[in-house]
Amino acid sequence: MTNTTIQCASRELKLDSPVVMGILNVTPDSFSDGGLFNHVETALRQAEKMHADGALIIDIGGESTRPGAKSVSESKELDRVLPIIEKIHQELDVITSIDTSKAVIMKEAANAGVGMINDVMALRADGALEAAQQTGLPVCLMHMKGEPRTMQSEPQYADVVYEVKDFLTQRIEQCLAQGIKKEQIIIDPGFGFGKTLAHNVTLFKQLGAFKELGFPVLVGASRKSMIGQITGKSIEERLAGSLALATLAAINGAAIIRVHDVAETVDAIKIANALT
Ligand code: PT1
Repeated sequence: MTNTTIQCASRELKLDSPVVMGILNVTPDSFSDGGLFNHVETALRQAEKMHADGALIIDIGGESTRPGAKSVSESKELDRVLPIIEKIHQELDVITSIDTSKAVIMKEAANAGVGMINDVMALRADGALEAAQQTGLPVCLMHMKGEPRTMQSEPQYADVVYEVKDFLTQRIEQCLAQGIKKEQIIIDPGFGFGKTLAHNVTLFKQLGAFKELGFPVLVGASRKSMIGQITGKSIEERLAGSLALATLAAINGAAIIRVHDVAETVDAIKIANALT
């Protein structure tokens, strides 16, 4: 493994063995009833459970990036995520990350106590690179071809591993030039973001090539369509497929595994760690 510790604001993240990042969605479809208090309390309880189940990071996102998803306004995204970040920071001793591409959200989330920035745009949005640097927080740089609304319409690559690696290398260089420290960078090939099943499979089999870049690698494939395409199962039936994938990711050197089903994944990774 990487043997690294990443400083996430006031908390340390040890990456000696693979850790689990739990997904906390705060998009409107995840809460349709009740007021703000309800949202915050519900989110806190979910975060509490994921933390108790062994997640070391809680990833909070106010804008869906699933294929076909539309973007949301800055103010809506802020209203959704900020109270939740603040509440979790006050109530739980756990690292939070903010899943956003917007500079303003990064800054406000940092003020509210977030420990990490997770950006599916790899800091390409206006002002994002500067904002991330100003927060002093670690960043996860993810590869995406296109944008969520249209990314799954016939994505093409001459050499998917080379192109994704080259993209990440360039984004790393931009970060370093901006003053973000090497020790604060995490990379992610971006499973399902402008990729066919064949592209996802090739990238997964070549996880080692990403580790070679010398940064911790995050894998996010929980319940994604690549699992549905292989198993023929609907989203609600993808737990076993997700666990198999997480186990393989852990064995192949992923440092952080982003999942919905924390308790089950933590067990799977413990077994992988003990027996490999
Ligand atoms: C991810 C990720 C993310 N995925 C990081 N952040 C999503 N760092 C949100 C499908 O094919 O992999 N890494 N933030 C969720 N996005 C998707 C994409 C969800 C594709 C589903 C699919 O089903």
